Amino acid sequence: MSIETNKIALITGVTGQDGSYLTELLLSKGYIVHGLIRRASTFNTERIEPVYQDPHALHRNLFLHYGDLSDASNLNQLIKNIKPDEIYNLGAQSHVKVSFEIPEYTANVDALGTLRLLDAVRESGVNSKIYQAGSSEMFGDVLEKPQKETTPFNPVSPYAASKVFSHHLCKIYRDGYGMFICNGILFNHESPRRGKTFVTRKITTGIANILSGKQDKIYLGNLDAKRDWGYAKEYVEAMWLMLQQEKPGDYVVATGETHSIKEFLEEAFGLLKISDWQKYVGVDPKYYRPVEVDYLLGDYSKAKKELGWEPKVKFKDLVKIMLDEDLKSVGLSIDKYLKKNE
Ligand code: NAP
Ligand code: G4F
Repeated sequence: MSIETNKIALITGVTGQDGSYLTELLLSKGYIVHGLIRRASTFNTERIEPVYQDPHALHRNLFLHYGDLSDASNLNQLIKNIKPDEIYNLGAQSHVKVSFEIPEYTANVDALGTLRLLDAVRESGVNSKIYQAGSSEMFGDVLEKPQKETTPFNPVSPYAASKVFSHHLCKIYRDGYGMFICNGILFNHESPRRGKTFVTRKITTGIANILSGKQDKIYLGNLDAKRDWGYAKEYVEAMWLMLQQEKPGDYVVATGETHSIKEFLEEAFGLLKISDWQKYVGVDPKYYRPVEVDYLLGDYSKAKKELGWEPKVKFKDLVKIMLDEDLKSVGLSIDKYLKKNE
């Protein structure tokens, strides 16, 4: 563990996949971390359980605050009280398909939420550096292959349109008010902490359930779409690196490889030497989107050159990491399964 700083960070979306990895990274660097959590009737802090600290503990460096990106007065108060050196705006309704079902809510949180946060910082006079969690989904019906920072956006979902709004707003506040704001344009990144309704985790948990007799089939939508999938734990390092630069900028973070959902299925079942995987997969049109993003492939050369960031975990390793972890939860592993079925 390297202690490098005593900076104060605020993370919105601290309970999410990325928020949890980023919290661990910042704590390991000696940050004091404040996280925004939503009030829920069930516990939503499972992902940050490993670093959770009792509110009564004497020496704490992780503080959780109730709040919501739809609540401006709460954001104003938090910024004034915490005075963060760095803010990571990761909070979002992050499911693309769901954004077609709750478009107004998605825009309120993913677009106007960013506006509320930027204004809270601007009006407070606190000199926070800000990271905005932009998405490759903004490229939508792609106008260039591969996609880089200069590729025009062409969003095709309420989620993507909301993220495009936030991206532009961040540039406007950066140029107009001289604020230090970086837009990450992150391609899909996954991990064993990925929400179980995103396709990669749906597949790896589905396989674990099938092998343990809890599920017969995995029902999916479009198997032909292609995504550039990386490892979330590495992607949060790129977020941090952006805020350590002298000047703010926008960066694509990706692996430079693209694979279809079908290839993900082949790879995951293939690790278990199951070649007739089609028998375990059904297509249910209810998972189709009104408009689909067919192809994403990122060019991360700017991040490599300016941030010194490069992905180490690529597609095959990622599938293995996720599958092994989900098999663990049903008392299995890839090796155990293969030995049992030799
Ligand atoms: P995630 O696992 O879905 O986490 C989203 C987080 O936002 C959760 O902590 C969630 O809280 C919180 N949240 C939701 N609505 C909120 C609201 N109204 N106010 C405050 N917080 C709210 O997403 P992720 O994969 O970690 O992604 C992090 C960010 O990066 C998101 O903005 C996402 O859109 C963006 N992004 C993700 C990817 C990717 O491939 N993962 C790629 C590009 C961009 P609960 O835990 O209470 O639900
Ligand atoms: O796993 P997904 O839901 O991820 P999607 O839509 O690419 O969005 C994720 O990545 C974005 C970055 O590009 C983030 F900004 C966003 O927040 C989120 O993290 O779907 C991936 C692909 C799609 O083409 C979808 O149609 O998988 C296809 N798919 C096929 N069957 C499915 C399913 N997706 C889901 N969620 N569930 C299915 O059953």
